[in-house]
Amino acid sequence: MKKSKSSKLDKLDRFDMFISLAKQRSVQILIIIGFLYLVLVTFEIPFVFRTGFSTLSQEPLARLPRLASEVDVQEKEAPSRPLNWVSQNSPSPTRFQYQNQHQHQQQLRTQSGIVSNLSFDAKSFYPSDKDGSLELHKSAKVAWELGRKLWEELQSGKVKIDSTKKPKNGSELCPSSVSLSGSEFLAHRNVVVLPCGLTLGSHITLVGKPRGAHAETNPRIALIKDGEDPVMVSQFMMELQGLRTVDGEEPPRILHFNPRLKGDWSRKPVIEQNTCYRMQWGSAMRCEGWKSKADDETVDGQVKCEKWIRDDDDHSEESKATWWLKRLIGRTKKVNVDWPFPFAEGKLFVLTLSAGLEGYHVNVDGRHITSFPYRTGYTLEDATGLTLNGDIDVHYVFVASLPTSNPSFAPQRHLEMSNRWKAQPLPEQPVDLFIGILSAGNHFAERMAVRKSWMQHELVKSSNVVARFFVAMHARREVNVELKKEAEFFGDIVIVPYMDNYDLVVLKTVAICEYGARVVAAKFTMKCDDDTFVRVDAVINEAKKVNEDRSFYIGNINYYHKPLRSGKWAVTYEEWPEEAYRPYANGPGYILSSDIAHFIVSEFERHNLRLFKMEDVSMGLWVERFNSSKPVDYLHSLKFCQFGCVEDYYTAHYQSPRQMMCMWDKLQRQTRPQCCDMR
Ligand SMILES: *[C@@H]1O[C@H](CO)[C@@H](O)[C@H](O)[C@H]1NC(C)=O
Ligand SMILES: *[C@@H]1O[C@H](CO)[C@@H](O)[C@H](O)[C@H]1NC(C)=O
Ligand SMILES: CC(=O)N[C@H]1CO[C@H](CO)[C@@H](O)[C@@H]1O
Repeated sequence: MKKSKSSKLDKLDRFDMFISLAKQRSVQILIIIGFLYLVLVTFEIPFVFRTGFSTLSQEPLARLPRLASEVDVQEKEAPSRPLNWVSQNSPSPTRFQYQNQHQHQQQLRTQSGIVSNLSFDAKSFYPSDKDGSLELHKSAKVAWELGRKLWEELQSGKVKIDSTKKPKNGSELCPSSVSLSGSEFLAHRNVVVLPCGLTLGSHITLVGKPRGAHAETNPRIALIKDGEDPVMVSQFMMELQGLRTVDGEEPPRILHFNPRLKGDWSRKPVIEQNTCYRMQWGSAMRCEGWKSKADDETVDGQVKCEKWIRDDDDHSEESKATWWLKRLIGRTKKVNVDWPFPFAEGKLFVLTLSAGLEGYHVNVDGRHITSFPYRTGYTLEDATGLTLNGDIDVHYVFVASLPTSNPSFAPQRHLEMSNRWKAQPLPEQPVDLFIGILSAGNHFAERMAVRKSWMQHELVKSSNVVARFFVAMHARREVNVELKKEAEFFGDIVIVPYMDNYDLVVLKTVAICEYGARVVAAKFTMKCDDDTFVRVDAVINEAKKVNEDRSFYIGNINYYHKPLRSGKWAVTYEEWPEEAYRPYANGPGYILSSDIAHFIVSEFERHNLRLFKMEDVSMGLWVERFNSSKPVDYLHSLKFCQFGCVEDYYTAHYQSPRQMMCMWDKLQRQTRPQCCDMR
């Protein structure tokens, strides 16, 4: 059917320019026919949905949006991190009202400094099997042993040797460009190694040809029922990977660029872009042929998605013909040319990917196609490998404007070692609010942005409010070395000494409760992430609205969420046997009264705390248990914003370091709290 159509179109193409208006009408009729055809095709769509949401899409990318609240948290807590520290300039945190059995511990802790005193004893890791946390406890045991070893190494100073493997005297270590022919590329097993990573202005040129569609048999991509035609798929993946970032596990995908020529569940060609860390995909950016909306943020002034003709049957020739006609007839002065989807089976293309100030830009055959904003935690210098996989024949790859010396990784670039940003010593008296910020070892820029923005609030400066970052050990030793220095300098990092891992974020949450309840004896304990912007005064006001003797749990509360049982983000019945989660506040910002924080720590120490990999869901569970003995006020507010920012927010999430600074600026200058939507 398609064939005959396109041959008609071929004829159209050869129209001579002095065609009569009547003939032009026939072009319009053809367009209408094409439209009807489309409508017919559309009717088949319900059938696609029936076979399952992920029928055609590559499985990891078919994320359901509603999952995001739990997943987001994981996605953001990048993974690896630190050990224990205590801030050096903290005076001994004696708390008169808790001087009973904790007094001794506290003295010990003060001596040890930077490390969380959350006690992981051997027994913690052998829970009863019944609540589904067995696997999590097993991996916590391993992570704990590994982390402890790393921390001890770090304290012995041995690790430093490792970090001096940097380039000697600036000699040129890396080539400024790399080029590979198609066969060389194959011989390198589809990987171009970029030993020094990328830098601002680096660009990659790829000449390739998408292969014809094949019948997809991988059940993860296409579920085929008996008697149905196999699904035809043609897609390829271009990825920037962090080959050397983490030892012994899948490298992070710093950029995943995935054109699906035959479309996926939408049945339209689509380009998906995403990032993936420790097998956790971020939220996909899909370009489906519509130009990004005018109010959507741009990337270096470019739109994220360009428009293309969305019909599957090739209209491009036709549109070029009408375009010429219109010009000749002089009816339209300003004509928009519509281009087809940039990739076609068997058609050679030249793609250029360049690293801009705010994101990656992709041009194909000279036209801008997509721009993907950088995501926090994924750095250009970590992009040490380019891979190409899928239905593509690579003819040539050329990478240029590369950095020639190993950037190692340069936290100095992000950290401003100025006394101005150091944390205040811990006050002697109990504080109103303790804010525990989940962070990851390599999030130097994120932490610095928090220090320079909302941590400058006068309430924090005057020590009514104490804020600390909670970080675990990172897989890269250099990161840990730098982290230790950072913690010693700023005095605002608490190291939870296990090997960081998405599934164990919940341990940091327990450590936050421990610190809030015991170290600073805070009336309220708040948990947030290092990309959360907190309006400290607003948050404290919310907490103070509750009657003093009530227990409370304040945040953006989910009441009826159910675990997803299939797909990439599946929660197994072993992990979570119940049908639904208990009511829980989204992870990027919630507050607890002190009695709940105390309860959590002591239950943890009694090995009575059920642990689940999503820290916010776990918290909901613990608070509910507390509620069975003493009633808890659950206070829900959307101003603890889960997705970005709203006017008059209490907390805003997903804020890049630049946005943090911008929000702080606005807060200083304006009466109404406003958002900063740029990236
Ligand atoms: C710097 O490079 C020169 C030669 O390139 C080498 O002889 C010298 O040892 C290097 N210096 C250091 C400190 O590595
Ligand atoms: C808390 O406990 C009260 C009764 O003690 C109960 O009515 C309420 O539903 C509980 N809240 C939650 C969220 O479980
Ligand atoms: C460093 C420190 O204070 N460690 C203490 C933490 O708490 C346990 C008891 O839970 C003590 O045994 C440790 O000495």
